[in-house]
Parts: sequence; structure tokens; C-alpha cells
Amino acid sequence: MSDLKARIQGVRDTFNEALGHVEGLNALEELKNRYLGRKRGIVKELLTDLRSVPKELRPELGQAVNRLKQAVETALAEKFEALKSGEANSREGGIDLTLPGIAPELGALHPLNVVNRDLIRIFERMGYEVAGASEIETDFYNFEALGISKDHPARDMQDTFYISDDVVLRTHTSNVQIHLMENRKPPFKAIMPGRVYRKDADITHSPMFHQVEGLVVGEHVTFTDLKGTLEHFLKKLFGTQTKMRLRPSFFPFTEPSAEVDVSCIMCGGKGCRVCKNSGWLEILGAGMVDPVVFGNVGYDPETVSGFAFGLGVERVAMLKYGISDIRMFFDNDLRFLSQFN
Ligand code: 2NM
Repeated sequence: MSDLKARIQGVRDTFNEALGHVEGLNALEELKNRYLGRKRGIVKELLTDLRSVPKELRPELGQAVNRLKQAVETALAEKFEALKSGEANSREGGIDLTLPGIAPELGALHPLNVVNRDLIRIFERMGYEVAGASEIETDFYNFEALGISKDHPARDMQDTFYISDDVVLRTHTSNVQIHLMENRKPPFKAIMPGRVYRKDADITHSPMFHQVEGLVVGEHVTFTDLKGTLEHFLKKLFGTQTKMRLRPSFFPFTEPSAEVDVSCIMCGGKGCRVCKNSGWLEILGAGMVDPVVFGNVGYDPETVSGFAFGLGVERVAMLKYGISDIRMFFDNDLRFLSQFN
């Protein structure tokens, strides 16, 4: 039998062996040249040597060389693909330490947490404590102690999630104030951030939303203290150019009560779409704690006075970031959330 036939098999074996040792694209290129190179390639030489075999053996041996050539080409191409996909992390079998690392994707604070933290920090720097209590509350702490009697409109089944006749999801964080006053003697200053629940849902109302309320009690706490505190707070929150104005209002648990506006943070007060051309945005409710509330928690209304206020975290975040639909906060859509990085 011709020894060309044996050589073909030998070339196939040594090629496969060599390919098994190839660990990088450069080595693969070298191997390719060694076997398929136009001038000195091993396969090329086999084809050249074919000319010197007896004529009757040529067709069979020619086919064998071609099969070998095809097998080599296919094997090289497959190895190339395999190496290319592995190349991102390794070179010649080792780790390429010169390649840039793959940075982990960073998360971001939820915009409500950004605003919540900002609010809390401003008051902590004024010496306020942070207090909390249960989101599931009895009628007494959510309503009765605050002067919201059984027939008060705020009690309406429309607004409140009832768990039973006597237990509700708190409709504000004021329940915390009552617990705090029951357990503490004045003077103190505290804020109460937390989730609250109301039966209400549209683009500016969510059945669960976040409030920050504040309470200051002492012996000579005045309405002027309230104004100074809120003015400082609003300038810290929206910037020193911010103006504040108070409008008379009503809450069952404060007297007098006020609605607090800031000069529009979009137009600075000139009038725009956001402030409906009024130049002002309503941002807080506030007032002097009604003596009846102090009586309910065992304080002496003759010696103790205090102020309280409350605001919605979602509303502040919507104004600050120009968000028009409150539901965006709760969809957990990464395209929305990743903008607050
Ligand atoms: C507000 C507005 C005005 C308030 C009052 C009290 C308490 F317990 F001291 F009486 N807690 N929260 C209050 C006052 C809350 O939110 C808009």
C-alpha cells in the first residue's frame, strides 16, 4: 500500500493532537499556517506529492487528501469560534490581568427614600428625635385622641381601611405623637416618618403613601416658633430663595391651623403650569396642638403648648423630580428607578 495513505493518516493524527494543545488565537493561526499554508503547508505538500503516485491510485488518494483538508479546515474554524468566545476573559489559557474588569451594576436609592432621608436629616440637625409606631392602629390612637370624633367626616368609610370596628390602617402618622406623649414628659421635639393608608387612588393619590409629621411640645412653644421652624425647613429642602406663606385652615387636632405654601419651585413665583399660575405650591399642614389633645394624653393644657405639622413625601418627590403620576413610585420599573442614581 502506498505510503502516502499512511502519511495522510499520520498527518490527521498529529494535527488532532496539536489542535488539542492550542490554547490561544496566535497558536491557532500558527497551526493553520503549518497545515494549510499555501507554500509549505503540510496538506499542500501532500497534494504536491500526489503527482508522484501511480495514476491508478491518484483518485482515491486525492479524495483522501481532500477529506483531510476539509476536516482540518472545519476543526480550525470550530476552534477559532471557541477561542474567540472565551477570549474576553483569558489569553493563552491564563487570566489576562490587563483587561478592564467588569463593573458590577450599581443600584440606586428609591426616590422616596432619597426625599425621606433628606427630610429626616434636616430635622435631625435641628435636634429632633425620630419616632415610630405601628401602621395598624386602634380607633383611639388614630382618631379619638386627636379630637376626630365618631361622626367626623375624616372617619368616613370612604377614606379609612378598617380591619375591624376598632382597628384601622393608620390614616396619618399622628398615632405616633399620641403614643409618644403618653410615654414622655415635655419638652421634646420629634418627627414621625412612615407609611399611611387611605382609600384613594388617582394620579396624585395612592392608597399607601408616606408622611413625615413633626411635633414640638414644651412650656412656651409659640406660633412664631412654628413659623421659624418651617421657614428654615423649607429653605433647606427647596433652597434659600424659597419663600413661605401661611393660609388659615382647619384640622381637628390643631388650633389655630394653617396650610403652608412655598414659592413655586419651578418658576420661582412668576406663575407656571405646575403652580397653576398662582406662584405658590401647597406643601404642609400645620398648627398649634389643640389643648383637648394634650388633655387626652395626660398633659396639663394650662402649662404645655406645642406645634405640629405634616407633609406627604410623595408630593415633595413629585415636585422635586417633576413626576406627574404617583403610581410611578410603586411600579418598580427599572427604567424609572435607575434615573435616580
Ligand atoms: C398635620 C397638620 C397639622 C398633627 C397634630 C398632631 C398632634 F398629635 F400633635 F395633635 N399630630 N399631627 C398635625 C397637625 C398634622 O398633618 C398635615
